[in-house]
Amino acid sequence: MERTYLMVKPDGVQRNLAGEIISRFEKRGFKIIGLKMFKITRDLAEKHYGEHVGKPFFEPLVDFITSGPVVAMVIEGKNAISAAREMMGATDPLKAAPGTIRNSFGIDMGRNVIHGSDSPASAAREIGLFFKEEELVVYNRDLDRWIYE
Ligand code: DAT
Ligand code: MG
Repeated sequence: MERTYLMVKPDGVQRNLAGEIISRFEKRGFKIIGLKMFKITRDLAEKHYGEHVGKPFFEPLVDFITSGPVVAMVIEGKNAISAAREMMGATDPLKAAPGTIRNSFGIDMGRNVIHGSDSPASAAREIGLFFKEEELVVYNRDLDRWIYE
């Protein structure tokens, strides 16, 4: 089982899409093991998007991600990282496959509604950046036998 970090960005929260987006991951069968709302500080945003320092969109991106509350979650499941990225769709919503979250809810690249870790290394890093170990809830779900064979 794999864990990944997902975050409804400030545009998604302002547009009342948090519930709908959480729901897609629930319905798919992923287990939510961490969930919270908060405002990202500038310092944390710069750490989170560290790989993009120096790029022309970096400052607007940090401004945007700190502009309002986000809803962050950690989900667990088989292939969670790549499956979630697939459910999100391409970074540019206009290029995202039909039915994906970014295709369904976005138009502009800088308002693409959701963040998701892109590799095991970034998942571990981002979960550690935004969640304390004790905020991750370990529990069993009886319905797992209806999701996994
Ligand atoms: P992703 O969010 O799909 O992992 P990324 O890590 O390359 O994409 O970039 C982080 C965010 O930065 C992305 O969600 C939107 C913004 N962004 C990326 N490339 C951009 C660009 N060329 N112009 C404007 N914003 C961009
Ligand atoms: Mg990324």
